[in-house]
Amino acid sequence: MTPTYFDAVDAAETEAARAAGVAIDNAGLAVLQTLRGYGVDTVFGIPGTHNLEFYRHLPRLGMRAVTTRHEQGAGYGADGWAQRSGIPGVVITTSGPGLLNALSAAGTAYCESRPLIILSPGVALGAEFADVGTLHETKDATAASGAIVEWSRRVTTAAEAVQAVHDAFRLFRTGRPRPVHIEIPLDVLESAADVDAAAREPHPHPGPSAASGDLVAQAAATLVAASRPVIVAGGGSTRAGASLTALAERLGAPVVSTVNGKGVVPESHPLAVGAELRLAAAREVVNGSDALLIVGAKIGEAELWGGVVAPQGTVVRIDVLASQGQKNVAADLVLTGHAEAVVPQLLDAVAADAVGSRAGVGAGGARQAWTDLDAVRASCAVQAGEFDPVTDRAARAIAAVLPPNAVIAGDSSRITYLGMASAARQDEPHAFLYTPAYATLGYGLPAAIGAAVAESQRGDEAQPVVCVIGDGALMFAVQEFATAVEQRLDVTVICCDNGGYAEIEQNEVDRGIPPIGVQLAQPDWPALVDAFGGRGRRVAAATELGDVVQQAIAAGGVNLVHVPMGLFS
Ligand SMILES: Cc1ncc(C[n+]2csc(CCOP(=O)(O)OP(=O)(O)O)c2C)c(N)n1
Ligand SMILES: [Mg+2]
Repeated sequence: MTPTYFDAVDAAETEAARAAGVAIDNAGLAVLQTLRGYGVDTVFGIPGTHNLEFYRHLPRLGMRAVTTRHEQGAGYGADGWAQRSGIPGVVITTSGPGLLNALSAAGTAYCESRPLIILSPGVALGAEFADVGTLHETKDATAASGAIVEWSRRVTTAAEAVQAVHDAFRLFRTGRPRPVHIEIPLDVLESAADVDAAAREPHPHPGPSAASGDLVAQAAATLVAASRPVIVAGGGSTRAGASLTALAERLGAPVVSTVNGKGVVPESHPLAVGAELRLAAAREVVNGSDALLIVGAKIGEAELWGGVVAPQGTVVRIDVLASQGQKNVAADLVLTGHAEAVVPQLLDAVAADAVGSRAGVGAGGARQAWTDLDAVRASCAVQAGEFDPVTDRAARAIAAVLPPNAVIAGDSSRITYLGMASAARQDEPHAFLYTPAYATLGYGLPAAIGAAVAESQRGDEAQPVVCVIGDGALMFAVQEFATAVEQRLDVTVICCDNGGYAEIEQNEVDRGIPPIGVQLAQPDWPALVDAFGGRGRRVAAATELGDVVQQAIAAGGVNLVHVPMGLFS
């Protein structure tokens, strides 16, 4: 007979569980079995007194527990893991403070449209608002998280908890991916689960939804008739890369991506401008279009750095939510559906020979762009350097020595958003791990850790993971070096040290405020990482950077390369 989960529960565990007053086939097991069915084999979190009836089951279900050293890191680890594995991330926190610590990561997932499930225990049924001094007692934890996530559900039975997991995956597959929180009251978590095996099976995958054929035909006609078509590819387009590239080629349309869409059309492609919407040279291409196709992008203020996207011609948008169709940029036509379904529809409708003779046919049958994109890319490179030449030089030096398939995590540091976003040209989506709108300091290192966990699970296909980060940001999550060492990961952190919060110091100067609270004491960075059991290296001259970074990556394990930014001034 095939052994069951319960064959692995021995008498001692059964006795201990009975003494503790908990059932083993409890709500924790039902929820984790359901998650396992959806492919989740790794969870991020911190065990605590109240959430152990999740942790009990992880080994027997073959699920890896990554203990971060703060729950915010668990949220960002889950984000990095999800982006590299393609499976939604799961965080387990304890009640009260553990949950609250994870909420900045939840806010990020909401703002950046990323799937995330937070599981937490909560006070027992009937003890809501008791205010009696129980461990981790919080006034209203569900309301706190509900203010941040897509939905926060305090369930009352194991069956409701399992249903919440199914509903979360339905949201991730059919709607805009965003975080959810499932709170299971302690007594429910520990009691026998009222859920049969069939209910714990994953629900069938609803395929991506297509747009109305009439609207697709209208959009195709507009794009075919245009003489200056342009595509903006956002984070919602990352599953449509191949068809979006083919569509760009058929139209001879330059592609500008958002930072979350970076690499969806390979950045080595002749039609790819890059993730450069913050730069005027890229926006001129977009605003000069006579037909603009925006795929899965909100084009918010954080993407534009004060610039404006106001195209003169027709605007067609593709978005999974109709309510996003007019966001920030007005559209003439909104095609509602998943990009991975709608872009192929559009590609079919734009027949290969339908586009007029405005552009020649280049290598592989691809049409050339209607404007000189080499000149546009060159202008972008100049403009990227104008903001902060030192950061730009350092970023270009780093990008030049990274392996071409490196996964690059970053943070709310100049070296990321002014530097690597432009300097690194990437040929796949979800390889630039960042939070362009929420911009939480403390994202980069745990996101790199989550990505490295996912890469370690891909065997021969594993790609190198580097985190290129500022000194200020790294200090927000420095304890996660312990996690990286403990998980035996390969991850190289390049710490770009400009002596503090350079961006904020500049903001102060711009307002006539003297530098206050921004010039910061630095630790001995290499020694700090050595103390965690990693290996720290110092770059002493700009000319050494390449060798030191490459040695670190080749050595494997957990590495830090300390780059004093003065070397590039
Ligand atoms: C959680 C959080 N707190 C505060 C800020 C405000 N903030 C934005 S950038 C920045 C400085 C970051 O320093 P560093 O990573 O060294 O980058 P630098 O500006 O020096 O390039 C600060 C404090 C933030 N983005 N997130
Ligand atoms: Mg700094």
